[in-house]
Amino acid sequence: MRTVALSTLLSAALVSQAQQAPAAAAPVDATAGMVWIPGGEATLGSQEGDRDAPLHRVALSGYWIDATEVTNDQFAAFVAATGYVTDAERRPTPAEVPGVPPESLVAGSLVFTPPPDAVDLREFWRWWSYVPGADWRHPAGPRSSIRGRGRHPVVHVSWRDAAAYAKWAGKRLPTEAEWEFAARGGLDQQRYVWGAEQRVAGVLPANIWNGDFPRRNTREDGYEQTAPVRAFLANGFGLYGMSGNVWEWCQDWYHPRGYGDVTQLQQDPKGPAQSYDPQEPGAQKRVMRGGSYLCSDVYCLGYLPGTRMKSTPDTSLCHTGFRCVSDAPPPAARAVK
Ligand SMILES: [Ca+2]
Ligand SMILES: [Ca+2]
Repeated sequence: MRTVALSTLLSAALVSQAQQAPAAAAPVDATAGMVWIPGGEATLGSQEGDRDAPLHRVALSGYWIDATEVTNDQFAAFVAATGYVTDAERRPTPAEVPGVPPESLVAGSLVFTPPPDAVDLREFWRWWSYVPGADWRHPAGPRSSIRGRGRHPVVHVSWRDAAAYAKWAGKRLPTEAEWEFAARGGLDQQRYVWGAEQRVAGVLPANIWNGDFPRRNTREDGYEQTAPVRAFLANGFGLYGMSGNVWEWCQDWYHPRGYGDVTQLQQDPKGPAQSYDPQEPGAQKRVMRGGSYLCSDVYCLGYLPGTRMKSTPDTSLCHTGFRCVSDAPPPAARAVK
């Protein structure tokens, strides 16, 4: 998927005002709904996709990770406790987006709409549009809602929104290495999070795009948009949605050479100190992982565990959410207290 121009498309929506979640009590059990990943060594990356994730070795300490993407119900609890307002819900100020006419400064977010006519797959602006009033409660615009979608992943959350939620929950966003290590479920360099073959018993066990992107979705997997977070098979670590459904923000800055010396084992890497995207050098971007319900083999291989995406920290989209990790003590340490 091409984010270069997606960010350009969003220039009027970029909001730089710092935002802090008010203090609020964290959940009682910080590791409820999480899985302990014992850590270890692994080869991460891929030779597919945008080829910006070369194979590299990492060694990770253990960590907890959410078993699923953060749901609308979970995000609603955060908002109810804190009064937090997401980037998509805030009207940009003239100072934040110089040169944009005041009447164009409206809150909103990026929404996918199948184009009516045949398109060139490079013409992403034909299916992405900035929709006033689109936000996490209104995924397709003001007249839409999340009624009945409490267990679907929250979307239209920026990196800053995701980080604010994680802080409130006593957690943090995963590093890119933690995210991919977890996604692979203990398998070594397999193409899919479930193994080497695309289908398991005849079924592709993830919510992606079926059919001809971006105009015709056959809904073979049952979902044209988001699916409930546990709708598809868990991977080897018991984690859901590590392939498709919604993209997930990671802690790391994006840089095509951000893994350092790929011939050397990296212990608990935390990504580069600065972002750089050669496709859009002026923009600072964070990494996103896992692909979404808009991924398909003809357009986006983001649903493969070794591939990556990036976007600016204030961007929100209809197919992007997150999950958290925790540095809480491992299960054994907790048991002997
Ligand atoms: Ca689908
Ligand atoms: Ca996902």
